[in-house]
Amino acid sequence: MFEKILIANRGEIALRVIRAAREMGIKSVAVHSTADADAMHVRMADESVCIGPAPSSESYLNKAAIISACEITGAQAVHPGYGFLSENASFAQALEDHGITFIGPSAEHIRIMGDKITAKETARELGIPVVPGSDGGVPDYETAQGVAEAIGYPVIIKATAGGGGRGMKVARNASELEVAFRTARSEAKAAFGNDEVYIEKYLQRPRHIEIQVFGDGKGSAVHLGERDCSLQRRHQKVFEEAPGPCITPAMRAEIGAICANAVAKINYIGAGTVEFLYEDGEFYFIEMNTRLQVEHPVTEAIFGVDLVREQIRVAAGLPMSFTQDALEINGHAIEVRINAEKLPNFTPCPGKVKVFHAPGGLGVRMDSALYGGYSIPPYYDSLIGKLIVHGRDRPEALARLRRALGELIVDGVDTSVPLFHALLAEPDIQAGDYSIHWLEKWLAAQFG
Ligand code: MV4
Repeated sequence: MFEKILIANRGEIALRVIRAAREMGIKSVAVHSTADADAMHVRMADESVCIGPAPSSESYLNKAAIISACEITGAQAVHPGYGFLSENASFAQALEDHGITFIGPSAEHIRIMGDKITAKETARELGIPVVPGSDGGVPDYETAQGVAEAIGYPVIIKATAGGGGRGMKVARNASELEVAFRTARSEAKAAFGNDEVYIEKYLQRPRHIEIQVFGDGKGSAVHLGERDCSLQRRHQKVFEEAPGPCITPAMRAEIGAICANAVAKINYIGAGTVEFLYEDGEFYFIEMNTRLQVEHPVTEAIFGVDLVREQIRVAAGLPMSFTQDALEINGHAIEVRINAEKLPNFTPCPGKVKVFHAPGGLGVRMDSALYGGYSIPPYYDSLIGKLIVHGRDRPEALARLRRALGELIVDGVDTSVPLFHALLAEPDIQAGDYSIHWLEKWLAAQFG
């Protein structure tokens, strides 16, 4: 096992990894920008290294500085958290070239899944159901017309290099196709420096269901069920739950086995998420994320596993500490993302936190790097904490969430807490009856 690992991240996820390492008897190295000298992850780690100035392009994304920090401190492995360099194939490769273990999948798997066309092709070859659409890239408008006629309208045009919802255009009928196609191409070129696009049947009212998978890198893999992450605003998730309110045990077992078998076949190592759109009882693959996700704690809660511990174990060449048979769902979990932002426009709201009080009690987990007196810097993501509740069933989890939100105190900055109180009062949320469009429609109705 590693003696020391470096965490190439900040905020709550850096704490999450430091905590797992400490429980395993592994020393932790924090890296930080000059703006984060007072950050909790720096205080909580065994050692820390300043890797650059405030902009993340010069610090948390600075591969050379992070590799130097490993060499200075003797860290044998790097956990990338989520965001930043977590899905950067050349970073994973550079670490390997320096004899440092990347706690995550191989550079090759990151690369395959980072290209949306290759990802979809790979998924299809591995037996995962995909959205009907073009076979690969669509080079010109004439080809696009043929594809759209064959699959039927509405269609969606997506950037190969895209992700997170950027560079997508919907054409509801043939007359909208030309503008949609050309706009998607030019936006993809501007945003990603790559104008390749592909076409899919547009699903009109799906849910976002993602399957957690985990591989040992040696041909074995398991699934840990699904998370329903349909409640999103501008492709940012705000509320996630497991199990999915609309997924039956039989459906879970079927799609879960398909995903676990697929990643086992490619010798996938570590945590991964296979993202689907789910509509009328069918799953349609859209993307695979080759990282630990923000919302992983809801899966941890219902399965009683520590996913970061497992990531570190398999990265060190040890087996996973459970088999599929041992994985059983216990109750229901919900996560809400607490952001420093102000309604109605979700304007980021950095600044000094005067008082911070985290909720507690049975079935409550608060992952946050806040403390009273801390100044939230303006340079990074506005996520300041994740509140995760676990109950015996969904109604208990909802009641617990309401109770825990009432205990949370963040004085000095605006937060998304009022949004969650309002959501919890909605019959659709109470019933679990929502699609990927529910939140945007509701916000439009509330705030215009
Ligand atoms: C789609 C879709 C409908 N049909 N693909 C958005 C982000 C990217 N991960 C995929 N996305 C979508 N792909 C087809 N064929 C609708 C979306 C989409 C969406 C997906 C998940 C969660 C929220 C969303 C909000 C708007 C659109």
